[in-house]
Amino acid sequence: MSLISTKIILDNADKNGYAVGAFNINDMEFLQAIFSAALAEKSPIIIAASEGAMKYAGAGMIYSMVKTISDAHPDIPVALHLDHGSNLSAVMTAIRAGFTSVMIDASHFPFEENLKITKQVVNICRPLGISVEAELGRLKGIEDNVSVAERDAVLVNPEEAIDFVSASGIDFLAPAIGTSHGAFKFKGEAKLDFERLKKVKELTGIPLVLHGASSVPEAASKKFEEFGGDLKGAKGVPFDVLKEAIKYGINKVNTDTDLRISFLARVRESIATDKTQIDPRKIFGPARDYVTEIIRERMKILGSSGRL
Ligand code: PH4
Ligand code: ZN
Repeated sequence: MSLISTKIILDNADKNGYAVGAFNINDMEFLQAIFSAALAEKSPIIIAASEGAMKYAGAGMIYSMVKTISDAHPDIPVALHLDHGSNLSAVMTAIRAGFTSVMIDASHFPFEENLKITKQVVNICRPLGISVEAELGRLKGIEDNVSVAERDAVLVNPEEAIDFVSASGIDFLAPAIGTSHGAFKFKGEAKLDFERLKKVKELTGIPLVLHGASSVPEAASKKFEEFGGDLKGAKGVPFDVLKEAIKYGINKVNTDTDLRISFLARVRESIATDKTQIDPRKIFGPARDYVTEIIRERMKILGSSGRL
C-alpha cells in the first residue's frame, strides 16, 4: 500500500476504541522489526522519525526505506510521521522527503505562539493530505505531592485544548497528562491524570496521543542489566495504565525507549556470550528479532492486532 496519513489510521482507531503504536526508527533494523511485528499481528503501523533521526539517517533515506518495505507489504496500512518537529524548516524537510504526517511541537511556547506556528503548519499540510499533530502542556513526570497550581502549570488545560483544536484545525492532539520521555518516568507509583484526559477527549472529540508511553518491559530491562547495563530505577507506563488511557481516548501510543532497551539488551547478550563474533549481522539479527517480540506484545495491549 502507498503510505497514508496518520489521520486515516487514527480515525479508525478512535471509532473502534483501540490505539496504534507510533514506533520510532533511526535505522533499517528497527524498521524491519516493526514490519515483522505488523505482519505477524495484522496491525496498522505509524513509523515515527524525529529531527534527530532525520539528522542521523537523512530524511530521504528514511523515506526510501519506509516506502520500499511498505511497497513490499501492501496489506499493511503505514504512515510515516515526523515526531516532535520543532519548527517550520524541520516540517518542510519531512514533507519534501515524502512523509505523510507531521507533528509540530511548539508546546514550549506560550499558547498564542504555539497556536500561530501550528496554524501555519496546518495551512501547508491540509492541501497536501498530510496530517498534523500538536502538543499542549509539557512532557514531565508529575509526582503525587505536587500542588494543583504546579500540575496546572505543566499538564494540559482542557479548556485551552478545545480552543486550540478548533482554531488550529489539527488532526490529533498530544495532551500532557504526566508522562515523560525515556526510561525513568515515575519515582513512585505510575499515575497519569485521567480526569484531564477524559475532559480533553470529551471537549475535542479528536484522536489523542500519548507521548512517553513506553512500558520499560521487565524482561528486557533485566536482560540489559544481566549483561552489564545499568537501568536502576527505570520505570515505564505499566500495561494496565496504558489500557486505561486507551479506554479514555488515547489512540496513538508513542514508543521508542522500549525498542531501544530491548535491542541493546540483546546486543549486550550477544557480545557477552559470543566473544569472537565479528559479523555484525550475527549481533543485530537476534536483536532485531527481540524488538519484534516486544512490539508484538505491545500491539496486543494497544488493541491494534487483527485490525487490517
Ligand atoms: N517520542 C520519541 C522521541 C525520540 O530525538 P529523539 O529521536 O531521541 O526523540 O516522541 C516518544 O514519545 C517516546 O516515548 P518513550 O521514551 O516513552 O518511548
Ligand atoms: Zn514524544
